Amino acid sequence: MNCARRLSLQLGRAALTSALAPCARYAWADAVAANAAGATADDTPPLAYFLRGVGPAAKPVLHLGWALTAICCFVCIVIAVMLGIALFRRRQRQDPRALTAGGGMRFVYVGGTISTVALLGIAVYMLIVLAQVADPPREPALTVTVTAYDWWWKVDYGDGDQHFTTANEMHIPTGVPVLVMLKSADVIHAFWVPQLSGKTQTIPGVVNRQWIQADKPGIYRGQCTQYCGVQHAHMAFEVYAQPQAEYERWCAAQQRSAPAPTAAQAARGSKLFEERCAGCHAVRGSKAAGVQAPDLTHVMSRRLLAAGTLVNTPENLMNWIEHVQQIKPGTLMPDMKLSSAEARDLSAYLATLR
Ligand code: HEC
Ligand SMILES: [Cu+2]
Repeated sequence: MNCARRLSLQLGRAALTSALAPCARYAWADAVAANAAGATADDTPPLAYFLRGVGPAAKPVLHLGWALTAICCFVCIVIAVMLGIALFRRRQRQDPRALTAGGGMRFVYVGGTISTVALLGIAVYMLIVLAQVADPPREPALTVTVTAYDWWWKVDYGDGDQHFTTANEMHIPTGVPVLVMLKSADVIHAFWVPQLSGKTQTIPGVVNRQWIQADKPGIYRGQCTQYCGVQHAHMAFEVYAQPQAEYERWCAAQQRSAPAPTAAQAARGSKLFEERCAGCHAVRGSKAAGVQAPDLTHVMSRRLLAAGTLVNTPENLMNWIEHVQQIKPGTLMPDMKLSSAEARDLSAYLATLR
């Protein structure tokens, strides 16, 4: 590729990236939290998915999107040109040809035929793409269960002793198909990781399936795409695609229960947690076993809080707990009134949940 072309491509990409930037709430480039060692944050904002698909469930859909856009643009241009010609080369009103029966019908036949053939072609192409993405190329290496809640995602891995739960963050090994079983705890939501696959609804009482595969390590943002209530827009999640060994290390770390806190302050915080938070939240290894809210056993290992609403820093975490209803109005966690001593204790305890 010559320099000029490469430069213009880069400029185009930069312009698009900055045009889409307001949609990205976070600095994607420096997004690599310590917990996600190895998985590099995607440098493209979420909406740039139209430029890039990663993996066999996404690419055919991406190409279909491009083809449809190109065809639509082409049709618009052809129509505009013909309209222009008709405007500027109008017949005289008295042209005798206009009066003969069937005059000008040729255009209708030709136009009708072209449109029919084009639409049929598109329909066939769509069916081919549907068939391509219906099933993974080989047996899924891993099955993960994702349950949608108003307004967050629960992710369950493994069963029996191996079982653990996370929220709004899914890790997968790269290069292998992963089967995602989709459930809903309340209303209809839809699971969508645009760079990895198409959309699939989660419907109460039904288990839907979607498979995803990431061929490159990275963090891929997902989003609920079925309007599900006031905080629907703040119902995002992230998929971390990691090399197998790293993925296994993450699993091993997540499987561990939380250790009982040793420091006095954290121990006070733990007691407070059991009194005030355990009705909704669980921390494995403690008495807290609530099921209606994110499992917090390893909350500090997550990059984002509250389904992509905040970056997980100690300040944001405490701010969230005390001012939930300002940050995510309507969400199903009440503002927790804490004295400053209680806040310090709780913060010390939460910091142990790595
Ligand atoms: C009435 C139930 C309820 C109580 C009580 C409650 N929470 Fe929550 N909490 C939730 C729900 C529901 C969410 C998910 C909110 C969302 O993302 O929309 C949540 C989210 C969170 C999150 C973000 C988790 C994540 O992974 O993104 C943290 C941290 C948290 N709560 C801490 C606490 C603490 C600490 C307490 C006690 C002081 C507490 N919560 C009390 C229901 C509750
Ligand atoms: Cu939703």
